[in-house]
Amino acid sequence: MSTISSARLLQSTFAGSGRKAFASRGPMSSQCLTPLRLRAIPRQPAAPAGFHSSAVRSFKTVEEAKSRYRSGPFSWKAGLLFLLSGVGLTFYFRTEKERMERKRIAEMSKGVGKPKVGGPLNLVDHEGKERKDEDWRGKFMLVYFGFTRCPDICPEELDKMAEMIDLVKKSKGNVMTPIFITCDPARDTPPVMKEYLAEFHPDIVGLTGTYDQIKQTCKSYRVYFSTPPDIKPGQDYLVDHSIYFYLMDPEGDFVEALGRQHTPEQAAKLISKHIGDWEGPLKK
Ligand SMILES: [Cu+2]
Repeated sequence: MSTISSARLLQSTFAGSGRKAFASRGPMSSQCLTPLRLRAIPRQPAAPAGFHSSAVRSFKTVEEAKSRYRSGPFSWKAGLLFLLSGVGLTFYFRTEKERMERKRIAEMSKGVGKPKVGGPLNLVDHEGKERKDEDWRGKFMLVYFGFTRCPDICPEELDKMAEMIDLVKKSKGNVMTPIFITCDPARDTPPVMKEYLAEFHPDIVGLTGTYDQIKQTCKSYRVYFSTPPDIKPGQDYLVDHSIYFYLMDPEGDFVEALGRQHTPEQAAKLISKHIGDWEGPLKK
C-alpha cells in the first residue's frame, strides 16, 4: 500500500515540476522508461542514420533544444548576411553616385548652348604630317598643352602622362590617343617635338602649327596663352600655360579636365572609368 502511494506521489511531483524534473530523473525513472525505449527501437532505423535523431539527442535538455531552435533565425549567419547586404548596398549606391557624377561631368559639354571646351584641330604632328581632330574619332583623346623648353612643369607632367597612358592601356586597351600641343610654335617645330616627346612616351602625338593656329586652339580649349607674336630670332620671351589634361570622348567632346591634384594612378582610374561608361563605338 505504501509503495503505491509513494509511486503516485512521485508521478504527481513529475507532472508539477515539468520538464526540468523530467530531465533530471534518477535511476528509478529510467527503469520505468526501459520498456518504452525497447518498443521504440524497431522504428528508429527507418529515419536516415544520424540525421534528425542524433541532432535531437545532442541537446542535453528539451529547453536547450528549444532555445537553440528559437535563436536559429538570428544566428551569426543571419547577422553576417545582414551586414554583407548592408555593405553591398552602400557600395552599390556609392558606385552609382560616382557614375552619375562622372556622367554629369561628361555630358555637361554635350548639351546645346553649353560652353564648349575643345573643338576642331588643324595642326601638324611631330612627323610633319597635317592632322585634324577627326583623325582620332572613335578613340578618347588626352590633350595636354605645354612647350619643350619648359624647365620643370612640362617634364613633370609628361612623366605623369606616360604613367597614365600605360595604366589606361593596361586596364582598357589602346583606346586613347595622348596629344601634346605646343604653346610655343615658333620654337617647337616638328623635329624638336619629335626628339623631345621620345623621352617620355612613344604614343604621344606632338602637335604644332602657325602662331594663329595655336592661339586659336588654346582659345578653344580655354588654355591661357601668353606667347607674344612676331618673335625675332634669339629673342627671349615668357611662355605660360594652364596645367591640365583634357579628356575628350570618341566624338571629340570634352569630358573632364584632370589637374595637378590627381596622381597618375587616380587620373588613370578616372579615365578608365569614363572609358567604361562610354556606350558608343570605340576603336581599339
Ligand atoms: Cu610647361
